[in-house]
Amino acid sequence: MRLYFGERDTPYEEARVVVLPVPYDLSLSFLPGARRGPEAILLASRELEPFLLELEVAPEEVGIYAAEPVPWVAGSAEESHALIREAALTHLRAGKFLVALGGDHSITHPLVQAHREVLGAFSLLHIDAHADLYPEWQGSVYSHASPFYRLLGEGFPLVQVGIRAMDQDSLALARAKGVALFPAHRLHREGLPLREILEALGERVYISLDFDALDPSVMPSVGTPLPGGLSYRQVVDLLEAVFREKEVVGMDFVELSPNGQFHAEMTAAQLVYHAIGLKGLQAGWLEARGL
Ligand SMILES: [Mn+2]
Repeated sequence: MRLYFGERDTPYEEARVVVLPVPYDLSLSFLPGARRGPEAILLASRELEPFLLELEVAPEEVGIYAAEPVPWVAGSAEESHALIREAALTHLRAGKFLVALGGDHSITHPLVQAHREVLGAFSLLHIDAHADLYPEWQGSVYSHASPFYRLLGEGFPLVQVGIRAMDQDSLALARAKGVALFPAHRLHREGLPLREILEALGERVYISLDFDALDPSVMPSVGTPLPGGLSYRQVVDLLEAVFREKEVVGMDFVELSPNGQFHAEMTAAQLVYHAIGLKGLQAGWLEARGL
């Protein structure tokens, strides 16, 4: 059964935003469960207040269509990723702005490939506790620890924010490849260096957010929680700055792993909804109603 995002279901033809559930988590290395993330976000989204006070808009007015979940092929990461790419291509070719819900972080690779195929070049804003720059993990290049290694190799400019776990080889790789790295400890000492982050990004940006970028006190429902993370406010401020100054071409929100803590699912849904509102304002689909 297809779920809605929020209370209102917009017919596909009229929707500007397609929320794409990608319940794939076969690459996880620790706690499984991110396959249940998209459904949990969609169910929680029903409880959201449609009007977003901070933006003074109702983001749902952009027209949001939540698509059928992308199926996966048991035992084949490669085939599963091909299905994700094909689903993304279908919606992008129909002119939709895509908001993918994971699933584990490996899904970002086929999603980004699809965006580049349809929309051309852009840079990547990766918000996460983990750098995900391993060449492979547990023998697989399709691992959730590797998508940004692969994307770096494909020439995407990369900006990473909130990082607090990476090994020495990944750090050396990041420095050699010119990754703009904004680790969490620096943000806590100095505050968010928004200007520097914006300057590191190109004019067009794809945003990939792992919910474990948030501190586990805010977001306990992830497969690989790490202390020392970002506050909800810091993430919203970062998104707000990026949407204000850049063209955001697509986004994914990954690694929510529901574990019975409904506030985490609400937090995830609220963040996705806020980001859709920011896109609506950026694209001129919504007009702020004034103070
Ligand atoms: Mn992570």
